[in-house]
Amino acid sequence: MTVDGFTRWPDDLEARYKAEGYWTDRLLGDVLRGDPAKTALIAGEDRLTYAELDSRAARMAAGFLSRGLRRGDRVVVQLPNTAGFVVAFLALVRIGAAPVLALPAHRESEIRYLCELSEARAYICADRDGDFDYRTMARTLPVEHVIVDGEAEELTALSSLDADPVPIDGPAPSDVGVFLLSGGTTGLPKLIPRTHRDYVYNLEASAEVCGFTPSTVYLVVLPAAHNFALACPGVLGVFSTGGTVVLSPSGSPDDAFPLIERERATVCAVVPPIALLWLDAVTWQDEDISSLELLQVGGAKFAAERAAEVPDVLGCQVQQVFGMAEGLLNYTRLDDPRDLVERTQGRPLSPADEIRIVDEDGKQVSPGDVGELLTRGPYTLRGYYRAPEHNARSFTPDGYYRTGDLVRQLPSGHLIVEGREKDQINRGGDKISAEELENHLLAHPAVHDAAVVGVPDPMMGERTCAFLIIREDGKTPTLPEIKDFLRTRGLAAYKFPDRLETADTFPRTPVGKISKKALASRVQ
Ligand code: OOB
Repeated sequence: MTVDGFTRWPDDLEARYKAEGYWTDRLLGDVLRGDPAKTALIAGEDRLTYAELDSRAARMAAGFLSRGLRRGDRVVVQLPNTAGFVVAFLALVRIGAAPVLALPAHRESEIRYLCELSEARAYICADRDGDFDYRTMARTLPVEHVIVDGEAEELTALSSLDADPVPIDGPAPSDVGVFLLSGGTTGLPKLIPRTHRDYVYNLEASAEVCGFTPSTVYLVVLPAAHNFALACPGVLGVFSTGGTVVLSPSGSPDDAFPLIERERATVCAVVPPIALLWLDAVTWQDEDISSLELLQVGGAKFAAERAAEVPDVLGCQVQQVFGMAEGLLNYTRLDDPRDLVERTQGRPLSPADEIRIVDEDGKQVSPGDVGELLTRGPYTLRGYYRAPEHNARSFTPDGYYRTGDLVRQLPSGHLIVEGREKDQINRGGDKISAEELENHLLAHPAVHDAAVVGVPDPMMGERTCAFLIIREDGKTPTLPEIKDFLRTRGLAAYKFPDRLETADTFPRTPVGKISKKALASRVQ
């Protein structure tokens, strides 16, 4: 059943998830469960205890209410790894206004669309990111409130949202608590509604599987707004178990290693390119990173050979994580045999996760064979937000989400990711929808047709290659020219092609679609 763009779980599953204890009444705003005097958050110069973080969130929540924000509103949040992000997130979920979590790298093309699609009432951003001024963009957005963490100029300063705490008529556990962004396979990104109860289960169950305790010191190097760093178990999983979160501005060893040494960090979640960088960096960095106990690696496939090196080179355990903002999470377990930890991308988090591996006709493959992974469960979405046509394709009639990932399953239940069916590039964990980039390229005056493919890359896994057919009267643009063009269109830079090729025609499949496989083989 879909109400206001949000598709609920059917009644029988709702009853089951409640009866079996997956869904509780706990809310995202109540995840701060550490000792009040203990350090909850370290971010730059900020060091906040649980009591201080709780009080800041309560005061900001009152500030949001005083500006007229209410339960059921949407607020686009685009903040880097700062205390402001954490406090704003907690404050919004407490009043039941759902944050729409954009990444700092997004630009006007993505942000304007997110504001429109979600009918956001407010947009919260930093003042700048290097040369880029978020405020200039923010002034043109269709929102009532622009709130800036930093130098706000004439706009509202995040720090001014500070009022004495008031009783809050909070959200229901079945309300949408937060909207995550999908990696996307279509022209425009999709929004993933995550309810309080499904996301609380997601983060609590993850914290348990990953052995988080009050002694956990979790270093955040990925954007905290990404599901992996936020709730798998991430920042929220740490808070729910009473540990300490340390925010790093990036995954560069120059930023991360000194923080590991200084704060004695025990856990960190990274994408494969960062893991590879760290494996090299230990030879030239001289910080003591011996406090590290667990390195979670996910977002893209991590090669078995590299995973095998982690314990010796970095002195910690490795865990593979195959997850998606849509829901399903697979983790290798801390007590899994080494072989499974190195060779597989883990097994489903929950006993209630249902998975099917199917062939092109939707028929279940034989055990051990490769097929597309379909899934449903207590924390996997039943529909993208306000996207009925896309949902008709992305879900089976019985509510399984079609992941577009090709996997095979071992008798132990562990999955090995073998490839992808979706028209997406996975650039070191960053997802790029081929169609979205193609549409931007097609807007270039010299471009007659465009097709985007991933090409293998030792560091990133894949890089983005754009094939262009140039108009007869057109001049072939250079790669820097294309990047400038995409920048003026307000596209996030991680979606820019790494490589440009021209073609006279595109190879076609028997049904007349562009054969991306044949195209990719031209550049390998
Ligand atoms: C994570 O989430 P998203 O939403 O950015 O991307 C999901 C997609 C998956 O469908 C799959 O194609 C790919 O990313 N992926 C992996 C992978 N982890 C994700 N492919 C191969 N091996 C892996 N280990 O990327 C995400 C969300 C939560 C936790 C971890 C990652």
